[in-house]
Formats: sequence, structure tokens, C-alpha cells
Amino acid sequence: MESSSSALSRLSRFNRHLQPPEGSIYDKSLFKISPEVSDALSSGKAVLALESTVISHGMPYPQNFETAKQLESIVRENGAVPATIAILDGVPCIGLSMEDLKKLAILGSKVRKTARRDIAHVVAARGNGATTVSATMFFASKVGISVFATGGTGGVHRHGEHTMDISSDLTELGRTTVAVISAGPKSILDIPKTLEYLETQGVCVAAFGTDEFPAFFTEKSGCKAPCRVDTPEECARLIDANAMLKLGSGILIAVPIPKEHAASGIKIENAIQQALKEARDRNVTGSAETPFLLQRVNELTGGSSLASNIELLKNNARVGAKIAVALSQLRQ
Ligand code: PSU
Ligand code: MN
Repeated sequence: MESSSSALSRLSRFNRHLQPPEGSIYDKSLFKISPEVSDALSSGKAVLALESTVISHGMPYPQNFETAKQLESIVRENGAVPATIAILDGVPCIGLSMEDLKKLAILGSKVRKTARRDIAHVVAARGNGATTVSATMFFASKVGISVFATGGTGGVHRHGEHTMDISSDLTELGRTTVAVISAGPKSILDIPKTLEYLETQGVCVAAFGTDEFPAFFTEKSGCKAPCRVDTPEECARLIDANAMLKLGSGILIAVPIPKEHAASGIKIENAIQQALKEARDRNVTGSAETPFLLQRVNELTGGSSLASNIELLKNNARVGAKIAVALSQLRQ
């Protein structure tokens, strides 16, 4: 009998010959793809998508601009082409210039935080939009980018069973074939419920090099990860199998923050509790809640959470680039 791996590689060859990648049947005139990203995509070179809400709403200026530049160089040093995604003057841009990155960083939260539901309005109003994980995944998949690195993903908010505040990142993972490399959801969220919701959405969730699902600032969440992957090559095979089987859903690869940069769990948890209380007292809800909590946690930890945040972003960019390279080698 044929082994399952050879059946999969046969299926993979079959699909590659008969099916154009999803991006190629989409009207490319709707986007501005930078020449570097466009060349890389057409020659099958590794490309790694990066989001822009982390720049505009996730960190203060100038650390956000410095980090955005550093992430792009880390991606290049590891052999992939970075494609930071944002909507500028109504045009979804895949791959930003230094001037664009700086503009987003300086404008900060004046730029519209753009999740999937906001995309049409930002484009129609010719506005500037910083894309969240959901919107970045959407654009990445439309142009044929399979791997995307970020810091943290959204999730089910604490008390989400009452507020119904469940990030559209989770439903996007359920319906868009992109692998998201993140350090896991922050513990401002309800992590066990987030994992349950991802299961409902049919999302493959894997932890990188560990059995435990990480929780952004800390390597441990107290929850076991549904699967484990140990190398970029293993991640690439997982991403390829998911695409070839046309499951239609995405993959969340959670990379634990490097030990030396992990913040003290207790310190972070106290800051989170305080920030959550303030958010409730001031009635901060909806899409304003995540940026509010991120900023308050950073203030309350005297900047130490920001330093950890930057380090884990860099680590995810490094791992993400290696995965994108392994995937492009697998697909050659
Ligand atoms: N978590 C972080 N940093 C971030 C975000 C989440 O630790 O910058 C951003 C990401 O862009 C994510 C978005 O997609 O917030 C989720 O927002 P919401 O909870 O409103 O869905
Ligand atoms: Mn929300």
C-alpha cells in the first residue's frame, strides 16, 4: 500500500499543476505590491508577511519605528523578503517603504485599527489603516503569501461569554489559509477559551519546541498545546499539508518567548488585573480594549513589558523567516 507521505506528495504535485494559487485569481490591481515582494512571489522566493497594528497601536513612537525596521532586517538576514501590510490612502499595500513605515509609526493610533470588518470602509474612505492579524491574513492570502509573523494574536477576552468579545483573528484563522507565527495570546485574554474557540474554528494550533501553549510574556499558560512542532522544516510540511488538503483554514504556530526575555509572571499578572479593572471602570470596550490594555500594562510595568514585547517580536520574525524559507524550498 502507498504510504501516506507519498500519497500526500502525489496530491501536492497534482494540486500544484492543476490549481493556480489562490492569489493569482484575485484582481491584483486592487493592491500595491512592492517590486521586491512582487519579484519574490513570482520567483517562489520566501516571503514573510508582517502586520502594522503592532506598529501603530501596539507600541509607542519611536520604539515602534525602530522595531518595525529591525523586524524587516531580521527577516532579510534569515533569507526571506519582508512584506509589511497596511492600507495607505485607501490602497492595500503589500511591502512598505521606510517612509511608509515611519508615517504609520508617527501617526500611531490616529491610523485606523483595521480588522477584517473595517477593510472595505477604510478603502472606500481612502483612509489609512493599520492591519490587525485578521486583515493582514486576508491580504497575505490574496497575494499568495503563506507565512505571517506577529507578536500576539487576539483571542477570547476575559468574560467573553458575557461580552461576546472574541477577536476576529480567531475566525480569520478558521477561514484563511495562512500560518501565523506568534508568541501566543496575551494573558489579558482568556487563554483556555481562546484554545476552545480555535478548535471550534478547525484551526491547527501548534507550539514550537514545547508541549505547552505559550502566553506571550511567559513561556507557560498552563494549557497543553494541541500539537508540537520542533523545526522550521516540520512547520513547512505542516503548512504544505494544510494547503494541499485544501482545508481552507489557517495554522497558529505559537513560539514561546526566549527564556532570557520572559517577564516575571506575577508582575505582569498584577499589571493585567489592574489594567482590566481600569478598562471596566472607564468602560473601554470593543476594538479599543486591546490597545488600551497593552498600553496600560506597559506603563504599569515601567516599560519592562515593552522590552519583552520587542524581543519576542524579533524572535518570531526570525522563526517566521526560517519557516518561510523552508516552505519555499519544499515547494521548489
Ligand atoms: N496583541 C498584542 N499586540 C498587538 C495586538 C494584539 O499583544 O499589537 C493587536 C494585533 O494586531 C491583533 C489585534 O490582531 O491587536 C487584536 O485586536 P482585537 O482584540 O481588538 O481583535
Ligand atoms: Mn474585540
